[in-house]
Parts: sequence; structure tokens; C-alpha cells
Amino acid sequence: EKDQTLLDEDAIRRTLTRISHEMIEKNKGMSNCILLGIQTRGHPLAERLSANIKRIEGIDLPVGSIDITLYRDDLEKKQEEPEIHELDLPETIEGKKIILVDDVLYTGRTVRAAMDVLMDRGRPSQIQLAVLVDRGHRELPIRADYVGKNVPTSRSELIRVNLTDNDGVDKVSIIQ
Ligand code: 3GP
Ligand code: 5GP
Ligand code: MG
Repeated sequence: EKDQTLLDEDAIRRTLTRISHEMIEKNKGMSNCILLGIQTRGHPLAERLSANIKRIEGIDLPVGSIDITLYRDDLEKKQEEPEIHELDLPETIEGKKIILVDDVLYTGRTVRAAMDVLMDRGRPSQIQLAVLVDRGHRELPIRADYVGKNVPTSRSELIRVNLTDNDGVDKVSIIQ
């Protein structure tokens, strides 16, 4: 197993700081926004972005989480509905801007399923997407508004995302 570090602790912190500034600029101050972390590791990332935005802009952004099993409608040609294990919304999403946060963006199917659920639960005014790593290989016309790092990968490579909250260390690496 070959393991190459892409982002260390400092790089992750700086990347999240940069994305926080991008969010504040794009949303002109962030009023009416909700951060929604995709479990597992999207959730602590959303909490960190919220803390950054509090520090920079002085605004308390609500953070929710969504736990979703990977949507696969191409698995052995079997239709599979996205399985939502949990949706924790801090408040009504009606008219709100929802910013989805995930660790890795790959085919785009997880994000698509998350968007489906949100549209069922109300009418957000806008949905945006932030990811720590975009590893390519999209199977749907989905792109992120905020990207920590673009990492061209082969399908057999794997991005390992370690966050202190789950893994005791902050580190992103690529595994061959
Ligand atoms: P996460 O829950 O923090 O996102 O899906 C469980 C874990 O397996 C994920 O952690 C993710 O880090 C890892 N993982 C690696 N490759 C894949 C993949 O192709 N699909 C999914 N769903 N998870 C993957
Ligand atoms: P997608 O639905 O875009 O194919 O995959 C996105 C989800 O799968 C993310 O929640 C992410 O955690 C997980 N995922 C896909 N590929 C990888 C990968 O290489 N590394 C990690 N850590 N997660 C991945
Ligand atoms: Mg994830």
C-alpha cells in the first residue's frame, strides 16, 4: 500500500479558512445560509466552516447533518433508492440557502441523493456544494462551488480523509 500525503494538518486548516472566505464573499455575508454536512466526515468539516465563519464574520451559521447510503442505480442494473438514515435539520429550509459539505466528491451520486431529499423536505432558495477533495469521475452533471483540492485519480486509487474528530489526526492522503 503506497500512501502519499496530499494535505497535512496545516494545509487542511488553511484550505478550510480559504473556503470560509469564499463562502462569505459569494453569499455576501452568509445570512439565510445553513451548512449541511454529509456524514460521516462532511459533518465535522461543516462544523469547522461554521466556526471559521463565526470568527471571520461574527455570524452563527446553523449546522445540520445528513446520513445517506451511497445511491447506486447501476449496481447489477438494480434500481436502488438512496437510503436516508438520518436527516438533522437545525431549522426550516424553506427559502434558505443550503450549503452541502462533504469530504470527497466522486461520481456525484451522493450529492444528487442529498439534493433529492432536500427538495422533498421544502423549498430551499439555493443549494451549494463544498468539498475538501474533488477526485473526478463524475457520472452526473454536478460540480462543487467550493473545492479544497482537485486531485485527479484513477478509479482504483483511494483518497483517505482523516479528521481529528473521527481519526485523531488531520490528514488527507492518496492510496494506490
Ligand atoms: P465518510 O463517511 O467519512 O465519507 O463510506 C464510508 C467511508 O468509506 C467514507 O467515509 C469514505 O471515507 C470511505 N470511502 C472510500 N471510498 C469510498 C467510495 O468510493 N464510496 C464511499 N461511499 N465511501 C468511500
Ligand atoms: P460519490 O457519491 O460522489 O461517488 O461519492 C461521494 C461519497 O463517497 C462521499 O461521501 C465520500 O465520502 C465517498 N467517497 C468516494 N470516493 C472516495 C474516496 O476516494 N475517498 C473517500 N474518503 N471517500 C470517498
Ligand atoms: Mg463522505
